[in-house]
Amino acid sequence: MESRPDHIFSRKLETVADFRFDENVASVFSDMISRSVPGYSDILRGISIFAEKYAKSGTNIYDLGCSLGGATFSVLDGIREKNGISVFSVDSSQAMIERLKQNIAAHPAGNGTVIHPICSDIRDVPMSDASFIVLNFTLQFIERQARQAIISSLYDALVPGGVLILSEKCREDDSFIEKIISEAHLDFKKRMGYSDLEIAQKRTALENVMKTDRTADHLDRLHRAGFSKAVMWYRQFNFCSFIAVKPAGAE
Ligand code: GEK
Repeated sequence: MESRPDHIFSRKLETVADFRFDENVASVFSDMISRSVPGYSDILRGISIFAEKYAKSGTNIYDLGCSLGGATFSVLDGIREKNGISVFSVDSSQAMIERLKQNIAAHPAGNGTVIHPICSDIRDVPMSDASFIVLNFTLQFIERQARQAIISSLYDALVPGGVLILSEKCREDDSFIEKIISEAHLDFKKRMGYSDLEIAQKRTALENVMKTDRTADHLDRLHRAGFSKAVMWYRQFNFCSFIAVKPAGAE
């Protein structure tokens, strides 16, 4: 997907406002996420591979917090051989959904796959008959107290054998280890061309908006929801992705 280069935090700002997924961010988002999230393209490729294996013809797929559809299009790539799938791509940012609609029009899906772009909070979308659900770097933007209920509702929406992919930026308990990992992420961003000022201002903007959990918190939450089989399948620095499977015998 084409995108303008991200210069949002490049000028010194008087005050740094809380980060919002507005038109400004949507217009540079592809560039922003690929230069900020180490392993983003690897995770998208993994999502495509898992979708090919676990998404089932005639079921629903949900991409929750889809932004411009990075994961949606990876899923579509993985399900090319399947039929009659409905893909629901949900985001609470109107600016993201408008651009997603343009992306969908430019890359229509085949095989009777229908893509439904929905502008909504993911908590307000009724979900059912899902064989594959993606929550790619979205949960971290939702209040911590709401997270267990969300993961549990995704478990309920899945058919037995259905799969949830959960990707998140994670933090470490041990401050020494946290420093090693977060400094590596900082160096990654510098190598991707962000200045110290851009990095510092974006960090301030995200401070009240993005609250990260530990990897153990995510696994606990998944297990509590009923995902007895869950594992971290990808990690680069503090960016992690989990696959969780609803047991085949579950209701
Ligand atoms: C990708 N998954 O490219 N309901 C719906 N959407 C929400 C909510 C909510 N409650 N809270 C935040 N969002 C994408 C990347 S970005 C991650 C996801 C990042 C949306 C928000 O509007 C934004 O588009 C997205 O979640 C998070 O694979 O920017 O680090």
